[in-house]
Amino acid sequence: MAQCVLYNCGPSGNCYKVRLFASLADIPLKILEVDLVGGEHRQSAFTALNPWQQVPVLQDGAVVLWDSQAILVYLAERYAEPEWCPPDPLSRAQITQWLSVSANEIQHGPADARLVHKFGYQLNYDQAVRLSAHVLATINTHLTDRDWLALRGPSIADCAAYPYIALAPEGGIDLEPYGAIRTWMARIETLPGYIPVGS
Ligand SMILES: N[C@@H](CCC(=O)N[C@@H](CS)C(=O)NCC(=O)O)C(=O)O
Repeated sequence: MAQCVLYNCGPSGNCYKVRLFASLADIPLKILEVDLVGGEHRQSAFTALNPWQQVPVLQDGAVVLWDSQAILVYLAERYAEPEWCPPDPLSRAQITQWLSVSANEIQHGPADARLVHKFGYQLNYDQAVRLSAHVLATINTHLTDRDWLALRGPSIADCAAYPYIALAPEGGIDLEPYGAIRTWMARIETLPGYIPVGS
């Protein structure tokens, strides 16, 4: 297998989604750091790969993909065991629901709160905190009678949602009230190949 290249930024939860899944599914990645603080993602060499000027980007030979959710789908289909993203219509739709929640509700809730609290972004913090409370309560209820977000076992849905939920405390959001979420997080953290966000 030719090694896929991940254009990465260490503190980015979206990049961590990809590193986490690749590690759990035993897919080797060559990591190239992109200097977001220095503006490397706005330079032409990078915007030729991703005109949205964002990491992560995955390069696999001639294939270039942006968006962490899309990258998870590609890596799962191309290189992982089918359990991570089964091809039957219902499993696929159930996973897609959570990829969508990860890119929308979780991104605009806990991820945006962290951007303000930890990195000083000019976003509406109160709104992100309010949305986070709704998002976390809804996910907590969902997880009270199941072990994994989408399927009976771990899938790319869990890899997409986990990073910015686990990082919520860096946005000033306490996970203490969400017992089912904390149990689910612990379940992910004991999977073979699990890596923490800083790695
Ligand atoms: N929908 C995209 C969002 C990617 C994204 O927001 N990337 C951030 C880092 S986490 C970024 O590159 N930001 C560039 C900037 O802040 O200028 C994904 O899921 O990959």
